[in-house]
Amino acid sequence: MTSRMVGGLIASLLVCFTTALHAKALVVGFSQIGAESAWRTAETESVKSAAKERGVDLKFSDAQGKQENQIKALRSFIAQKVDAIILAPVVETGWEPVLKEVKRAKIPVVLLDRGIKVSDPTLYTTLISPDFVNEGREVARMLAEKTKGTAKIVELQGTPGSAPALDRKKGFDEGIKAFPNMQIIKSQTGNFNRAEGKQVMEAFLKSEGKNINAVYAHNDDMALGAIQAIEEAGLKPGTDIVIYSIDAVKSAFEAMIAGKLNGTVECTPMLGPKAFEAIDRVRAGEVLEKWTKQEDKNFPQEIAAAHIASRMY
Ligand code: GYE
Repeated sequence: MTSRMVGGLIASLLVCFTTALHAKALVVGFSQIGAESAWRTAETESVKSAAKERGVDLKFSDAQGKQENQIKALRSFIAQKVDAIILAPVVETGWEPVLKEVKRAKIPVVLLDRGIKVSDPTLYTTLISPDFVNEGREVARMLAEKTKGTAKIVELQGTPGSAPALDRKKGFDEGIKAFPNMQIIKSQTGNFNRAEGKQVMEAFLKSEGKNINAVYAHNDDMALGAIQAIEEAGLKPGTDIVIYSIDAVKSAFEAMIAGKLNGTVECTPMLGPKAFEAIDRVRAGEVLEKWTKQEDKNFPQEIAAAHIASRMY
């Protein structure tokens, strides 16, 4: 055999080998909401890196915050004959028709971080998420403790119609019920992003002024926006107006250490490995619990410095 023939043989063996590898790689479609918050960017990274580690061929689609884009992505995943779909649904309703198409194509769906409302529970395999109602209750508890049960609160809500916005509101409302002197005086969406959080807080400060002594933001990004608005209005965030939020991103820890944020509730975005584990189990024929619940953790300002170094996102 000449060296050219040996070279040719090696090359064709390599082609066979990589084709075999490719034939075996699991193909997963991931329909992500967008990049509205630091939390979501961390989740995207978690899914992408878990896919890489496992040799999964990930088809990633960013919906720029629009449900219609997510629906289109799901249809394109069907056309591409993916083995499974990970869906982080922007809102709770409106998924039945497209999920029926996915079911007909026999593609299992794992819901990531947000739930949906469907009449047929077999339209998805499991929801991997924290308990948003509990998170709202936890914030109410921390705020009640800090203010001794007396607060005029403005609320920055998450994306309208999304599970975390609806449930975080519900839990918080429930939590402050026991305190007659805690009232929400204004409530509006800031769509889970910093710029809108700031704008809405500016409007609240204009209309309510010094009447406001507490902010409840459904996520850290909006709280960070509110902090800026409060500072620009010449007030001291964390002191003149106490602020609580949810997510526990690194910049929230920095704000707590600087005395500008009073507490946050962790809800981890590091869900990639869990999503692929769920897919493996479903493909192995297991029936999963409808809710793979993730635990929350509270971080009042006082313990922020002790934890910042170990934050992963
Ligand atoms: O709190 C927020 C994000 O669905 C749990 O969405 C998630 C929420 C998270 O944009 O920052």
